[in-house]
Amino acid sequence: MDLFENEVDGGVHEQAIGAGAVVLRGFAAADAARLVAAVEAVIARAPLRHMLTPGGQRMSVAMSNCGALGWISDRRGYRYDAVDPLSGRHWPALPALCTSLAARAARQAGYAGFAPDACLVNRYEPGTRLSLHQDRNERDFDAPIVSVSLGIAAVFLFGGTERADRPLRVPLRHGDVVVWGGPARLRYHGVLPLAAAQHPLTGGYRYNLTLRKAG
Ligand code: MD3
Ligand code: FE
Repeated sequence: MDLFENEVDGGVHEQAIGAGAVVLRGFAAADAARLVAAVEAVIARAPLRHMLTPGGQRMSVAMSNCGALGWISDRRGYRYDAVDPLSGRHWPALPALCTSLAARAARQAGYAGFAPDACLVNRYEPGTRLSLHQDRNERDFDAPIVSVSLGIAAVFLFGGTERADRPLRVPLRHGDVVVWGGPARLRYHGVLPLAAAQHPLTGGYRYNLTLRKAG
């Protein structure tokens, strides 16, 4: 697969890792401390938890949400819901910083007018992995998904349209933002088990935010 690279501004490198997928290296670096603080405020109100897959397996990623809709998984399936099942209350509001960063990143990648209504917060600790999956619980696959990586680095697996397609390995580091749209939107993807490290803003953790138009 070709890897195109293109310097944009202020040290942000734009990298196309496949049709519809654009890595904006360091795009969130200047906002990272405020993003981590926003994540901490969200998880103080909607605590991170290990959801169950429909098959009853405990997910190794700890998850929470903010926004009008949040992604949940339990024995009944995968879906979006306006209410946090732990508290019975609405998810915390989407921080304005997250909404604006996602819209700016999407615009840079060619998706003007991206207005997310959901943000899944994933927290990884050493050993945490995310097996190959597709994101297909959103109503409209024409909208992209914007991901923001914070804290210690991970190896992202970018597969094809079939689960058996051999995935490309892409390192995702603190401050990297990726826009997944168009033909990339339904590709299989996952994260290799996280290696132990320390980051000044997040300690031993990696956070990943995925901003979505779910409803
Ligand atoms: C490619 N999260 O939350 S972000 C997820 O690092 C998820 O926590 C990973 O996969 C993480 O669903 C990967 C990158 C990502 C997110 C959504 C995608 C890549 C994607 C949707 C379609 C294709
Ligand atoms: Fe995903």
